[in-house]
Amino acid sequence: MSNYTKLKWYRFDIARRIRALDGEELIAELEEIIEEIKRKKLDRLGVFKVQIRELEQLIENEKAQPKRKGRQYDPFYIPYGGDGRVALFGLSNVGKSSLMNAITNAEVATGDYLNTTRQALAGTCVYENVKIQIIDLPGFLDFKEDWNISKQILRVARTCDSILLVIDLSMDVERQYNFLIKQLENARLIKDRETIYKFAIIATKGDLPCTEESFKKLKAMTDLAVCPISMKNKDSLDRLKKMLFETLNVVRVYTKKPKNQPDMEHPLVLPKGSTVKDVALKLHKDFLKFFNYARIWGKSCDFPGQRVGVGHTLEDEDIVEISTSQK
Ligand SMILES: Nc1nc2c(ncn2[C@@H]2O[C@H](COP(=O)(O)OP(=O)(O)OP(=O)(O)O)[C@@H](O)[C@H]2O)c(=O)[nH]1
Ligand SMILES: [Mg+2]
Repeated sequence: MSNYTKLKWYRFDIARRIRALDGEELIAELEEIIEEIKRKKLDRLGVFKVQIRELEQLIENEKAQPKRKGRQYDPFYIPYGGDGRVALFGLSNVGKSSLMNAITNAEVATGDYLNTTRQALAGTCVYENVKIQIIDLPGFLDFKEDWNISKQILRVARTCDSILLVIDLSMDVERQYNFLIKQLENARLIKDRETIYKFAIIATKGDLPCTEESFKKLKAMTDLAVCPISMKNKDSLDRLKKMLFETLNVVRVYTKKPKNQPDMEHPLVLPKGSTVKDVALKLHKDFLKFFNYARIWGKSCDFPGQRVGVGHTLEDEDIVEISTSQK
């Protein structure tokens, strides 16, 4: 393998390691990568010397950042992390934070009173190697309009790939649903009820009495997917994770180097309908320039190892090997 190809794969790995980081975490990871290059004595090669300089520059840039950020703390600002981002959008006390604690690595406060959560909080839910960033938000209060907080909630929701309407089955489901849809319409996040697609409903507290009836009522009211859950039922939480993954509308693509095993733990997560070209672009810009063909294993091909061109559309869990004219 030429030094240049070695660097290409190394850069792919670096990008994967740092894409969800910022601030102190990013600086620490970049320093670790530089150390690693030196430990492996790769810095003897000219191309890696240039790479180290680039990483040092990234550290300098990041060190210059916090002062700017630090001046104005924004309790609703959360850097994008993971392969997709979803917001928990619901009235106060419906169980958003309990849900967050149950399916992510986060530990946030919950309580049987209104307004427990007062800022945006993030956690990561892992579903089959896909990291879904979940944003827990303060709840709306439907009897008292809290304009400032509503505005902030909607601002965060707009940055998400999908919005989950969290509806408490032990309360009036019709009132909750209409209220949430109205908020989304007012904020122009929904323009036409018929064409909504990035939304789904989580129906909570399914263990409480009479909630089955509410669930049927809610299902009859909407075309959106509704996932009933209860903190007391682990299976329902597993089904929810699957639904979160499905609302993201993405495919997982595993890459492999020629003559190597595929990396089955770190898929590239791309929008549904992505092609070999999108994979090449994500790996390295030169992959497209020197592209020969790709070989595919998985649902999108007729037989394992089929050769395809850049326009080939990939399916979930395909394995892709790109062959370039640069060795
Ligand atoms: N029985 C039952 N109670 C639940 C369930 N999920 C949450 N709760 C209770 O509902 C109450 C409110 O839960 P939270 O998770 O704090 O609700 P929230 O939506 O985050 O509330 P805000 O932060 O005020 O918007 C708590 O007392 C929880 O214990 C559930 O599945 N079943
Ligand atoms: Mg909460």
